[in-house]
Amino acid sequence: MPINIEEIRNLFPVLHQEVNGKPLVYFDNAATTQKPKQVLDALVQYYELDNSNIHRGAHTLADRATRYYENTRSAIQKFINAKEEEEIIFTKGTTESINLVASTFGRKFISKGDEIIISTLEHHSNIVPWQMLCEEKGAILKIIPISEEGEIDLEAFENLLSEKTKFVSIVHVSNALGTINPVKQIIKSAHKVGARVLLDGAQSTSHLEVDVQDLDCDFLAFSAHKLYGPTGLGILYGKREVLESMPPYQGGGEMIKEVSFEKTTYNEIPFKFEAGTPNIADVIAFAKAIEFIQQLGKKEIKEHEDELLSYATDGLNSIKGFIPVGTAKEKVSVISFNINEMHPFDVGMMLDANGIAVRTGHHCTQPLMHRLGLEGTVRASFSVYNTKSEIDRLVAAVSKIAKIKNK
Ligand code: 7TS
Repeated sequence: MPINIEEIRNLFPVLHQEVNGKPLVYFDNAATTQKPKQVLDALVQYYELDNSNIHRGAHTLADRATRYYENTRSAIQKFINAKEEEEIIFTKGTTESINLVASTFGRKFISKGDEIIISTLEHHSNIVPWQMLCEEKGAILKIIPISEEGEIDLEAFENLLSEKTKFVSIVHVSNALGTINPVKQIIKSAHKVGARVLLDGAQSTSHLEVDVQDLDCDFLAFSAHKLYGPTGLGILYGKREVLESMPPYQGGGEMIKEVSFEKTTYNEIPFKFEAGTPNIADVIAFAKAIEFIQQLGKKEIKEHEDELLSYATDGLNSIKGFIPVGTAKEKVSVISFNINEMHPFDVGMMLDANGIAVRTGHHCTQPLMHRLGLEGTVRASFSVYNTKSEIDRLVAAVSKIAKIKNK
């Protein structure tokens, strides 16, 4: 069934406001999505009725909070089709999920001369942790090149692979350009040389069906806040046997089985990687975000977003001075662009004056911008609650801005 946009918009209180005297148009969804009412209500309800520490209290509230918390783990397991609930670890974001793998898997399995492969499209959070690891271990970071359109060079990737390759960490969908990478093929090739693969799913999980068993990735990292959920909550999926082979991340409560000054033993997964009191309220509320997505249907969401993408692409491409950045064949609903010689920040300010929220700059992908010979771009990213009439407003505003410069 096609989605009912007005009904959906009514679930998002934040959308119903004016910015600079104009109705807000929120096109910064790749940075973070807005949260529906049921997620906000779940946060308040938790603090008003259930607040208590989990996994340790012998009382009703603690029991209830633990049950809700673990229900979210189970909802995530189904959401990404993981085999087992224990393969889902809560972190504070994609960034922490990647750092967890780099520092624990890296500590145990990466040695001098080993090679780790990432791509030119990566977000800084999938570059810097690997650089830090390589520096510490004397390992080597190899980079997959891309085309002018923003697509990964698969042949070059195949040529980078060897028995030295121990790890491939790759973005599923580029946050800066929207490119969807052929990750299934990348994973298959990496496995042939015995390398493990992490998918940065920060941008893919909100737009695409992500099935970790079908993809056969060893790890998947993503953030709740880009999926209509709260900030400060991330997920790391890992295959059971890989997670079990890794040393713990942080030491403290919850992650232990038995502590003595002579010898401490560690808890089973997932708790081995969840030291300390976790982000209970946000985990509980995130289940409502997943429910929201599942009620609408991933397929229906994607159809709506694809329609917005093609409508916006057609409208913007007709403007003289509009320069698209990233024109991959397979894309999600992200449009990166520049206008003539204008600085992206100036364009962003002018759009904001029209009530239109976009992101400008390097989008935490400085090496990518460098490869494209750009300082940055303006990025409009669309979500399920956006409409064609909002895109009309973007096209009209961009057209007006381009005319100033064309004069
Ligand atoms: N990887 C990708 C592909 C991302 O898009 C982001 C955030 C991250 C990792 C980091 O996620 P975090 O939740 O840990 O911060 N991307 C963006 C963005 O494009 N604009 O703001 C944040």
